[in-house]
Amino acid sequence: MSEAKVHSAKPSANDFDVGLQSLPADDYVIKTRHGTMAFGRRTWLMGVINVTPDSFYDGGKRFDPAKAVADGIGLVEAGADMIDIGGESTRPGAPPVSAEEELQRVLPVVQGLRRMVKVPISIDTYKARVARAALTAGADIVNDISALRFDPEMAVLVAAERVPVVLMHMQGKPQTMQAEPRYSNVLGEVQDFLEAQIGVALEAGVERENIIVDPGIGFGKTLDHNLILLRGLPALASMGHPLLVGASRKAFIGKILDAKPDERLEGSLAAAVAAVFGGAHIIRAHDVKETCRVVRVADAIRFGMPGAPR
Ligand code: 9MG
Repeated sequence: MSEAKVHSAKPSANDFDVGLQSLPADDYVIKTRHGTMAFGRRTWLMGVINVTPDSFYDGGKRFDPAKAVADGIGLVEAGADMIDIGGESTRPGAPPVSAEEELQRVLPVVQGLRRMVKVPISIDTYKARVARAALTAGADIVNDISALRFDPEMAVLVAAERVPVVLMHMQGKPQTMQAEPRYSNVLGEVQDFLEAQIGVALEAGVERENIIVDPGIGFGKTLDHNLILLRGLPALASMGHPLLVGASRKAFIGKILDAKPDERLEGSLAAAVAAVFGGAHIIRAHDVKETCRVVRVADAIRFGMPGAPR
């Protein structure tokens, strides 16, 4: 059977009416160790702290732990509902780092921020050892760009610790993922992958309420793949799990606008609005102040003003 046939029952992005009335707004609640995340009335904002010397956007400006903690506090003051801390760059072609190195980078930042902010903290890692130490240091959520595939201990850890986990789609590995991404139906294949990894998580004992899904914009995708996924978000938002979308400053925006990473603010904001109207529950962003203001207006259009009848 051809690949196209395998996915013929799956919707494609064009099957969705993305008119405002058709948007899903499911009321999910995720309980973390440091607060409850209630979705369905507004979009949550995940601010990014990269503690790496080679991050594609901030070029390692936040490698100093004290500076990273101060930046994290600034992101919360600017409107971040949660903070994502990562110690290994996921930029296409970036080299992997050892667990030791990653721990040295992220642990002081997790510990420092935990003392200073009340919002949930996610640890961006695919290594169970790093995730375990970060959870002990005060992180609440595991953001696994491999969706539990790269480290067999990760599913066991997340289940045992009873913490929320982000399952993100990626074709290939960060080192090679942009070499020649190929799909016959990118939306259907991403959805199939996420369903399969939800199955892996459930099988390991992760609670269904603790699973967040993510199409992995820019992870093994061409410009067209990313656009189809952003257009098809309503399908992913209807999978029965909160949906996280991260498009901030990614290369596809640079391709459309012919813009370097630090020139992609407007494009990132446009993608954030598309994500809100596509049904995303969480938006991952570098430019928190600007994204927060844009999302507040998009949310008011989508959901009405807080407290107003819907
Ligand atoms: C770490 N990281 C970089 N981009 C990301 C994205 O789009 N989603 C998630 N979950 N993590 C990301």
